[in-house]
Amino acid sequence: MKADGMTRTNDLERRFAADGYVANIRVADEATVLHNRRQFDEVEAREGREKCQRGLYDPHFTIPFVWELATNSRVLDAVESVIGPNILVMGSHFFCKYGPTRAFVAWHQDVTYWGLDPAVAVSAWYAVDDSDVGNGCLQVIPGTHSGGIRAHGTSPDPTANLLSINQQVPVTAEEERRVVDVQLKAGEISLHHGLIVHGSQPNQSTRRRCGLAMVYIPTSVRQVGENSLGTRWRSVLVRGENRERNFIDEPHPF
Ligand SMILES: O=C(O)CCC(=O)C(=O)O
Repeated sequence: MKADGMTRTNDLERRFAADGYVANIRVADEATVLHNRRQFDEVEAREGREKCQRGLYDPHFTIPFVWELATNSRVLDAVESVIGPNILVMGSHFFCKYGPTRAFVAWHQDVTYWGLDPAVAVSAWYAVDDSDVGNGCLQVIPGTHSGGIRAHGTSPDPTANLLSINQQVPVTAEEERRVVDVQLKAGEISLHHGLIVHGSQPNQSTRRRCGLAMVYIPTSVRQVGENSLGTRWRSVLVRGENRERNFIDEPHPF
């Protein structure tokens, strides 16, 4: 058993180091998948679709099922295998696309506008709904996490780009050919490196595509600049110890 677990962890770590992402890690059983989806349906009924599409920031502070996911031991085991044992959750964000829609997420790197030093962060993207090519799943360009921070411009389509400041990074034709669709079943996560170039296409189906991105950093990281929203990150220790105290731990919300 232990040997198997060890092999899986090492394999995940190796694939993440090589490609900058890993996919299809199951973190919720069927009952929890349904529970989480119902909870999100309630959020949607309360907040409205427009807000759910791009305006729900840091719901782990206010919505119990999101906090449960952010501290889910399977999520944290996967995160730990790529950033080590001392982990802060730094942010969370619903990305919800209602189809058919023009809304998309332009190619970008996460850490470019996060003001972190070193620029180390990993996002766990939890599929509230099945996420596939038809409804505009997350897409990544493997290996692009190895080239450092890239200069970003802006997207020519600011009303459809779901990113907070309409950022977009240019990609080459060769990179376009290497795009991978990160298709997930509800209840699975993918992990992506803060430097990997990623985005997503419009949802062309009539199905909702709701995902929850949860961002983690090791406690050794410092915030040296503002983030793209012009605020400082509020981070919560979710595993291990915070010896460096570069961030003041926010209390656990629930
Ligand atoms: O959900 C998407 O389509 C994009 C997600 C994303 O950009 C992220 O999680 O950093």
